[in-house]
Amino acid sequence: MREMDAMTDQTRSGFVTFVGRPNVGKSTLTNALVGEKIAITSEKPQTTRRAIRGIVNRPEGQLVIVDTPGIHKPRTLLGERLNDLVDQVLGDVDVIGFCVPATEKVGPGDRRIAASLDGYPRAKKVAIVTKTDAAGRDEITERLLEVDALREDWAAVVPLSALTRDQLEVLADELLTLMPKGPALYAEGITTDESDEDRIAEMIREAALEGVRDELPHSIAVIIDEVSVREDNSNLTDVHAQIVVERDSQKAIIIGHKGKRLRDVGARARVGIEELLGTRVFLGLHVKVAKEWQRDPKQLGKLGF
Ligand SMILES: Nc1nc2c(ncn2[C@@H]2O[C@H](COP(=O)(O)OP(=O)(O)OP(=O)(O)O)[C@@H](O)[C@H]2O)c(=O)[nH]1
Ligand SMILES: [Mg+2]
Repeated sequence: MREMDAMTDQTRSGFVTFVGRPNVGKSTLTNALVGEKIAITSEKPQTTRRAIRGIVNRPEGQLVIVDTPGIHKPRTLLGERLNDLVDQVLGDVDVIGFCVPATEKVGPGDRRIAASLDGYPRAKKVAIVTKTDAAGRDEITERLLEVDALREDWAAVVPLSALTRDQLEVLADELLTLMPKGPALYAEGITTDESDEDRIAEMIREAALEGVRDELPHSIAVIIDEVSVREDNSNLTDVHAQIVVERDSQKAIIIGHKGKRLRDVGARARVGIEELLGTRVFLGLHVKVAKEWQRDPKQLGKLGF
């Protein structure tokens, strides 16, 4: 047997997706396993709006993680489309990692999602109890028992903390052993297939989410107009983007008194963008109102949903 075939024979590779209610820690877990921030996170529910792939390499093989939006009762067309997106991803993966936070009792939403996994018979199922650093030992035990009882076919039940990395490698090992045998699907060194533009848009949205409340987080979207390296050898990249909201009152909040809030958003986002691009960045942000875009099929299409 040639050397490559022998390698392929020994390694495993495949797709795993993390699912669960919004805010349970799926994106934080994805980033911790990949070892790089590829998905934005926030304390507000329904942060993730795309299926974001993150790649994890280990000597035993490769995991392609698909981080998905939290599954919730949709109140807008956007919400419906995000749930549909999760459904599509679930139909394609080798392993489903169902996430429940140690800090909250298992509720009807968790039960509904766990039961719906019947619809994906091809995938192996793993239960993950997240945020163990924020829970007491009794709470963690209680959660493990509750989660264990949700299905009979868990291949494993793993408690972990993405924050402290406690038990992270246990999960990675477990997921790898559940993958089919095969060669790596992505070349080494690649951590995601998200484009720089997509990642920049998300970094700006993450910065804009900080400190806003109520309905506003859901109303924010970001469009990138331009990313271009200046040709004068100044090692500067110009980035122009629009922050889209749904109402004039929201626009005023995002901009803030004398533009202070918008400047802060820009300053926060720029740090991550400069790290990603490896250049200094001039970031021009404009705020635009697209009335009720979450409910408007045409606007949703323009925003890529
Ligand atoms: N203490 C603690 N907090 C965590 C941990 N993982 C995530 N969090 C926090 O939980 C919140 C939600 O995290 P996300 O990773 O954005 O959750 P998500 O499941 O991707 O949320 P959606 O994209 O909205 O579905 C953030 O404030 C995180 O900092 C953890 O291991 N420990
Ligand atoms: Mg997320």
